[in-house]
This record gives sequence, C-alpha cells and structure tokens, in this order.
Amino acid sequence: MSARKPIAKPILVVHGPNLNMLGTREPDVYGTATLADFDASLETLAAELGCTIETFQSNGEGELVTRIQQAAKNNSGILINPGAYTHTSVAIRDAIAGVGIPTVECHLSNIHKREEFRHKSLVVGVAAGQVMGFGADSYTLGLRALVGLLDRS
Ligand code: CA2
Repeated sequence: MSARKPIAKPILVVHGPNLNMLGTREPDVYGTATLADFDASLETLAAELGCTIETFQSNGEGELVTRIQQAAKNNSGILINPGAYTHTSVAIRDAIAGVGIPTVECHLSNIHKREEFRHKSLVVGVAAGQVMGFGADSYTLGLRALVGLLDRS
C-alpha cells in the first residue's frame, strides 16, 4: 500500500452564531457538550487522520466571511456549521464559492425535521456535501468525509 500524501494546510473548522452557547442551554436539541469539547474531539480525530485543524467561532456574519476568505491562502478545506446563517446568508455562500477549496457543511440537528424556515440551506449548493442530525458525530463524520475528499484530490 502506498503512503498517503499529507494534507498540506490545516482544515478550518467554522462554527456560526450561538454555537458558543453549546452545553449551556437547550440540551434537548443540542446536547450537553460544550464547543470546547467539540473542538477537542476534532483535534483528536484530526491527529488520528494525519491532519491538523484550526477552529473559529463567530456570531457575526462579516467576521465569518472574512475568516472564510482567509482560508483560500491558509487552509486546505473547510468544515462549517453556519448555524442560523445557513438559511439566510448569501454572503457566506459567496465566500465559500469564492475560496474554491473543498467544504463540508454540518449540523447538529436534522434541519428537515425542524421548522420549515430551517429546511433550506443556502450553503449546501457550494459545499461538497452535508452531514446533519447526528449531534457531535455530524462534525466528526464531516471531518472524515472532508479528509477523504482531500486525500483523493
Ligand atoms: O443543527 C444545527 O447545527 C444548526 O446549525 C444550529 C443552529 C440553527 O439555527 C440551525 O438551524 C441548525 C442554532 C445553533 C444554536 O446553538 C445553541 C446551542 C446551545 C444553546 C443555544 C443555542
């Protein structure tokens, strides 16, 4: 078996608005793990998969757009939970389309089982794929999928 080519740059993990509140409210919907717990699990998984990650959370659409733009130079891929901006942000969609690096969208909840306004994602059309409904596993599955894509690219 031939050795895997290393993934050149860190994978950027982006958490959108209100995800800094994980573990503090609505545990029935979003669970009890904190954002720091999520990031720690992803760091561990990244080491197992032979890549590195950088994590970023913001409640501001502009800050998210700016960080995504910087990924064009600094990151090999993006794993993003855009939070509520999933359903509203043309700006985040355009930023992802603009950087042109493989992107996977993930969600803790199954957005199709929730209110109708959450059913539409503006991001999925510029993502390689989407993982949802598995809580923290949506992130780890998404990271595995993204690493698989980058390995094959
Ligand atoms: O299911 C997801 O991951 C969502 O992206 C979460 C967003 C929601 O607006 C999307 O429709 C689906 C909300 C994140 C809010 O997170 C909180 C966590 C704990 C306490 C309060 C909010």
